[in-house]
Amino acid sequence: MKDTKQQWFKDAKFGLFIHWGLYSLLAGEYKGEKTDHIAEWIMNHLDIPAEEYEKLAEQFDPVNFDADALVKQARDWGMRYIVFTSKHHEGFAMYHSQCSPYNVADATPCKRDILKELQLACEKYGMKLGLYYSQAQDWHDPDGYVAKKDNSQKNYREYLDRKCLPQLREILTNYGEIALIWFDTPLATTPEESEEMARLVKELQPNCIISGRIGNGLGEYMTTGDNFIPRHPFEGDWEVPATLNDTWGFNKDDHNWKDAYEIIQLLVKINSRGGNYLLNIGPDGTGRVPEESIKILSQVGNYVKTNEEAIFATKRVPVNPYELTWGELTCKDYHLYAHVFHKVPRVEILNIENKVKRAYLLETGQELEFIVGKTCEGDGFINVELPEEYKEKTYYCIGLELEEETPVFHAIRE
Ligand code: FHN
Repeated sequence: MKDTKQQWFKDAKFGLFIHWGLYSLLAGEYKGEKTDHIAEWIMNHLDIPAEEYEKLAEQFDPVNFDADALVKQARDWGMRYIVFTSKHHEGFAMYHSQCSPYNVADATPCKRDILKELQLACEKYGMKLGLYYSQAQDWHDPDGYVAKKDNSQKNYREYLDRKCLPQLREILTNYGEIALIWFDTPLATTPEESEEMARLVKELQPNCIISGRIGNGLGEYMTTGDNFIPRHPFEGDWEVPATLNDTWGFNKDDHNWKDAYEIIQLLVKINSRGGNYLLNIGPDGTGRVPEESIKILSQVGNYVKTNEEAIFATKRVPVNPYELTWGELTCKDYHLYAHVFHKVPRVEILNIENKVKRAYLLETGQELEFIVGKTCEGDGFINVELPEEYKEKTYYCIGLELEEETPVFHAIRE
């Protein structure tokens, strides 16, 4: 069972992923050719030679990037941690690296250390800062791996010693407390190499959590596949990395946005199964966060803030074989929360054996009438009566104070 041993991660439930790099300047198109893949992979998908691609750095001047405003927004969207791409597969460091000049402070006209700006903003707003670092794929370095290519001629050992490990040392030394390191696509990384990275992380920052994608089973929590929500909850700590549209890096042509309602449902579903939701934004080449993302996340933030008692620090709900048609349940110490997403005349929870002390609406605190009873088959149920106006409403949450510490559901009858 995966255990980060970090209470903040278990309680956080909702984080902001930021994919931002040189690919953001291309916005999904290079020399008139559009990529049909995730936008941050454009260098790889359109086979752009490294010598050509690296020239993009000369155009990187993100006049619209405001770390302070972004971190404050993330807090308002209800997020409790941020994971930022310090170096994605393209190989470009979004911080001032001493071991490679291919970085945002040395290779661009802006000369800004983006990671430092984010660190300061996170410290100001009490936001946990995590860093994505592509440890194996590096399409700029001759010895970095490239997915689905023949890597047999690469000297990955040399790459580790020259770039990967020194850069890990930098980001874990020069940017304050790093709450987690988000490794990705380990490819052919051997168990010894993953161990070496993990050792370095812990030597420099013992409390820094190591994500599942360090590879070789060494992660301290389980990272699911992208946008993948397991039907059966995992034991222990886990997280779903997810997109708002169909890309991570900015793509001007991707308008396939999920709406705020869908995102709220996904968040609560993941929380109900015990996981964290790490939801992505892809700022454009100037550092501006797409309007659509801001609109969606602001609406999500309203639900999260109003109902934060039923989201943060919740625990995995024991599996109820009865499927809800109207919403999702979350729970934590002596409380069960019913998140109602569809119109219902009253809230009915079937197949449950708990005793209820009180029921209330989270958004107003109003006490609600309830009945605890048995069906003719002898199964327990709870019915909560709704105020008239709520019978027409959706996206609200009801709290139930229980006599027992956790909800108790029946197993399926044989
Ligand atoms: O290849 C990356 C991709 O660009 C993106 O960063 C996602 C985020 O989970 N991880 C990899 C694919 O799974």
